[in-house]
Amino acid sequence: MTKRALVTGITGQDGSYLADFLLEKGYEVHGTVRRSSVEKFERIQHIRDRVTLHQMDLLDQLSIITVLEDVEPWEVYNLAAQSFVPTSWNQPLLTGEFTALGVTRMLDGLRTVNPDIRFYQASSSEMFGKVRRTPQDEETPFYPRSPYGVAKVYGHFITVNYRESYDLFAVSGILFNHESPRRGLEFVTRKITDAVARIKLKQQKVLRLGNLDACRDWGFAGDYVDAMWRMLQLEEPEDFVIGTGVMHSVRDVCRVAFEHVGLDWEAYVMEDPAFLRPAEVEELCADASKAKRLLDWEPVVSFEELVRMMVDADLERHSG
Ligand code: NAP
Ligand code: G4F
Repeated sequence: MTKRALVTGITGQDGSYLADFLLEKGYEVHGTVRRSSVEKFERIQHIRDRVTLHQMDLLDQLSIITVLEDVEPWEVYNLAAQSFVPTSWNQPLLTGEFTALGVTRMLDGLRTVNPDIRFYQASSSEMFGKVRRTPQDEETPFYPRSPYGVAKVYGHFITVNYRESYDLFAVSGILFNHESPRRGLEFVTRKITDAVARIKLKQQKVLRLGNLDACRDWGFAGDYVDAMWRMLQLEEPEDFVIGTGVMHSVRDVCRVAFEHVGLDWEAYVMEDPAFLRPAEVEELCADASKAKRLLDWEPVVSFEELVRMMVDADLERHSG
């Protein structure tokens, strides 16, 4: 029998890779989109005729229930959120509504319509924030450093709570930063690779960045959606940390990206306080040994391969 999945946030980076992955697995794929005066479906343009889209907003309970009733999914992947950390200081309440309370709306909808639906919640390494220990695993305490991180902690624990209260198959994937050529242009990796391409093509002169010393555990989004799917295939629901276990600085991203086009990053990058955050997460690094053990999951694409893949994609885009 064909399995049916519903992906909230299908127009986002992860939603588009997950849709590709599930179609490849033979799923019937449904996705939710927000009403907008212009359609922003670039990331799913190549599969537009193979997925069914439904209008839904995380702020609107009726729209959630209606979609769940119409689609009758086996699996729900809740990827929709306000996902950009700096915006969460400018719009803390909206971030809380989308990224925190939106999860409760999804879980309540699912509980009402069909409690047998399997549910994946997109939790984040931002929850570790001011890290209590390194590397971080499923037992590491949370200390979020932004309204976004705080909202994700709520989303994480409400998922745990509904699992324990109502016996739902609801899991959280605590994913570390993952990037791709489909990453939003405001996130640091893509901001860098896009600028490198434009500088190489003489369309831009300098690149202004914030904290060059911040370290992240960066992986490839295409590898990480596989882990999401594996979590929903388990016998029992459990939460997992997903990452590479290797940490690099923003400076390293610059070096690898500029080197790939034969340029010296120090000649083009300028530090600009406008991009510093009110509270910074200095470093994040995953211990994903539980995922390797129970999901048989490991990342495939290395940091260097990822950065070069993104630079190549941006070069091609800007050359056209
Ligand atoms: P993204 O590219 O920003 O995509 C977010 C998606 O959510 C978009 O499709 C967006 O729709 C949708 N959305 C936003 N607000 C909504 C609302 N009120 N109602 C319905 N849909 C809404 O994010 P991503 O990188 O794919 O990340 C996917 C999820 O994983 C997010 O929850 C993010 O917080 C989490 N996460 C990401 C990472 C990472 O490194 N990428 C790591 C850990 C966790 P529009 O197209 O209409 O804006
Ligand atoms: O690329 P970023 O904006 O990602 P951030 O804040 O780590 O959040 C991403 O990963 C989370 C998982 O840990 C997700 F939950 C979240 O949704 C999102 O996908 O920034 C990475 C680092 C930060 O330390 C930031 O201060 O890069 C530093 N940075 C330095 N200059 C910059 C810049 N970040 C951005 N966006 N722009 C800069 O110019």
